[in-house]
Amino acid sequence: MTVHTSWRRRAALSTVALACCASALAGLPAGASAAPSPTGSTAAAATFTDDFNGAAGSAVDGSKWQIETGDNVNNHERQYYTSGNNNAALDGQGNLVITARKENPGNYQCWYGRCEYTSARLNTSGKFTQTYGHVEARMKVPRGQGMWPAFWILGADIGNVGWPQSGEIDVMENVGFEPGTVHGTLHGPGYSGSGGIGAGYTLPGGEAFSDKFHTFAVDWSPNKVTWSVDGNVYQTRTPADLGGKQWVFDKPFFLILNLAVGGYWPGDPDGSTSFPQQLVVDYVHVTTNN
Ligand SMILES: [Ca+2]
Repeated sequence: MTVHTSWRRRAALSTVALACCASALAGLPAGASAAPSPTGSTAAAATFTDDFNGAAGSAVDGSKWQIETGDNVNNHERQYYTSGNNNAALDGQGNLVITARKENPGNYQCWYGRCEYTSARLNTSGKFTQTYGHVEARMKVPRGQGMWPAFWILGADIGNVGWPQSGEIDVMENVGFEPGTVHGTLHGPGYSGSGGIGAGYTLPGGEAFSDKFHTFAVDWSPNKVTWSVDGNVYQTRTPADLGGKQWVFDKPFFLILNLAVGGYWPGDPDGSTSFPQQLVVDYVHVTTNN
């Protein structure tokens, strides 16, 4: 993913700096934090948990997520991101469902003219940030040409320093023409966009990620990020991979979930793409490192 042109404005508006982590920690069961593990190290503590339990049709928890609206010319995405529960709603069975539809009931205008699709993009800017830890989501992705689901984190100083100086860690991206592959990527100054540093993970046996739920995670520590799918580590990056460029991942980041439709990387939907399409998210969990 790359960011919206309007991020500077959005970040400026995000002045509701909640005491997120303190309240999240306060909700932990007794003994859940700092309990010694069998190895003698300190157990990880939950810092952000959304299991998406709630009534069918309800919007996401506004204390955890803010909903971004508008289009995204930077990637030439085709969708308009809507507010409320129009394209992001709980299903009543413990999942968040982000739905991409081929419609435009609000007569939304996009960079290319009248928008052809609606979808949703959520982030935790101003509500939850963290430096280092384990960041994980369990999701079932959509399938079809032009689909571009993503779970990623972005440097919280983006409003001040801009992108890509902010840094971006893509925990998981999938583009529709590669149904069996996901990508994990670092973006920063001198290595952004198509120059991002990353790798792909492909399911064995011709399986598609849309066939069932999978877990996507990064383990992030000083000078190291490791990506995994269903617990299978497929990539580790350190400053040694940057060829002398700046490592910008030692500061707070916030979370983003979105389902883009079309764009430079996935290409646009075609006659083979059915709508609606869904990104189904069972949970997003963030913990501290052990
Ligand atoms: Ca759930």
